[in-house]
Amino acid sequence: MLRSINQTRTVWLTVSRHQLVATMAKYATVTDWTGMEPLEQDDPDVLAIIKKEKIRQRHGLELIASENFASRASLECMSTCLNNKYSEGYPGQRYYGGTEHVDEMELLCQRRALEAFSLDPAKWGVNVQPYSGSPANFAVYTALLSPHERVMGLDLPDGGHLTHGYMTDQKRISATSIYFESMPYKLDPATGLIDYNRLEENAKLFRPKMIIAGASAYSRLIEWDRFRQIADQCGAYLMVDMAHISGLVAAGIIPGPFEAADVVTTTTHKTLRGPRAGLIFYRRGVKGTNKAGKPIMYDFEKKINFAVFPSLQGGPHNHVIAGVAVALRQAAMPMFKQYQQQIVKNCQAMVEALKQKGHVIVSDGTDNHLCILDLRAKGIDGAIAEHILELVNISVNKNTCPGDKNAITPGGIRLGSPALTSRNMNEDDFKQVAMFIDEGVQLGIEVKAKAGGGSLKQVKQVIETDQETQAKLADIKKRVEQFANNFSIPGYPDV
Ligand code: DSN
Repeated sequence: MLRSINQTRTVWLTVSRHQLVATMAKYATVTDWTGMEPLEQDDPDVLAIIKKEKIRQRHGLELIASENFASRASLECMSTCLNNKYSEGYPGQRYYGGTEHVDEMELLCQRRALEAFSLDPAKWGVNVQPYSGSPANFAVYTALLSPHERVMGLDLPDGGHLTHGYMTDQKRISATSIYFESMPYKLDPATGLIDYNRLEENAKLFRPKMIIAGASAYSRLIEWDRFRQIADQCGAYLMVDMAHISGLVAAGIIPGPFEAADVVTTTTHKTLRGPRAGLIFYRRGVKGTNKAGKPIMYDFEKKINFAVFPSLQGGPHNHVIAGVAVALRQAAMPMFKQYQQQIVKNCQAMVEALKQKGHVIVSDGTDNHLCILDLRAKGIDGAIAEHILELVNISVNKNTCPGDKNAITPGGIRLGSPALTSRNMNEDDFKQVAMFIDEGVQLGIEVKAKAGGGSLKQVKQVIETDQETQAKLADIKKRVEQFANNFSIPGYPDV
């Protein structure tokens, strides 16, 4: 006879893997296993890890600029039956039967994507199947470039993304640099702004087939028209990766890239605040006229759709597409504009508070959701700061500053406001967050001095052994937790 679920669970937790197999064989048959057990009963080990992560998110301050809290409605979509459906192909042209409802969902998502960015369906199309931003970018390269054609993207240490062509002197790191020829453009180290003049000069020499605009760690507005001009001078496509700023663009509070770009990619989970996925927008319709006055049409649609499927991906993740559709509807609402405005206000309040404490910010400020805190003048690197802040429940990531050579011990940290804004924090709250960051950095400076001005490894040794440091860390952590606990996290009111 089948044991009760609780009895079975007790057995599972105490037996070895070998015994577990035997236990299951003895007490359960395939027909007994209905798949109806909630996670709590079916796999308490996995649930326990999820709970720990939930608590980490709730008790900490999330300042990683690319992270956010998806809404409960978006999260709900991802645990639905849509997960079970294969649908390789596109709506109306699938390689599987039973796709009528996922067809409807994908078309809804496409429509909402165009609406969220106020795009005319006669002039723009969208592919909503990319699994995330990196696959979306690689699909565009696959669609529009031949192997070894040339691309130019913002260098990773200057704020670009890996997929924009990153390589070092020793190694081609990103597949973009492995399969295509990549030459980066950089920031002007004096201003922390994109060096458009040098990009223009180099583009004339390198003659890329594609210029990639967009960044992962750039706090200023990007001059899309300038990029268009430079691309036109060398006959290059202009692809914009707006992953970080797409929420701000959808809300219309910063200039968007659609007037300038040929193709625009984005993730859906950063400022856009949906599930983890990617979108590719491409121009369609009439591009111009030839000498005989006949229309020339854009030819991106077929190429991009073919690159996503069948060239690179298999079946679309329909449950995620549903969650993206939910997020895109939210992005078209007036409240979303207020939310995005608050993201920028909060980031600016944090920047001002840090500056008042004597900190240096790359480019001296921010126009968007992130800033780069340059710690070089303070004498500690971003890796130590990241570690100390992590120990007091503040999540940030180490980041290079203009001119930095080393990405392992870069000069700064990147701070972003979207996630905490989703927890309803305002400018005053962000001033408090800035005070916590400052305290963490000051403690990092102290600990580094105790470690003899050493490396992160030496700093970790001091933290392990020095009781005064441990007490200071515990004190800051306690206050951070108390503060964070005032703000619930969307999607999980119960934590
Ligand atoms: N890795 C993301 C970021 O943190 O910016 C971009 O994909």
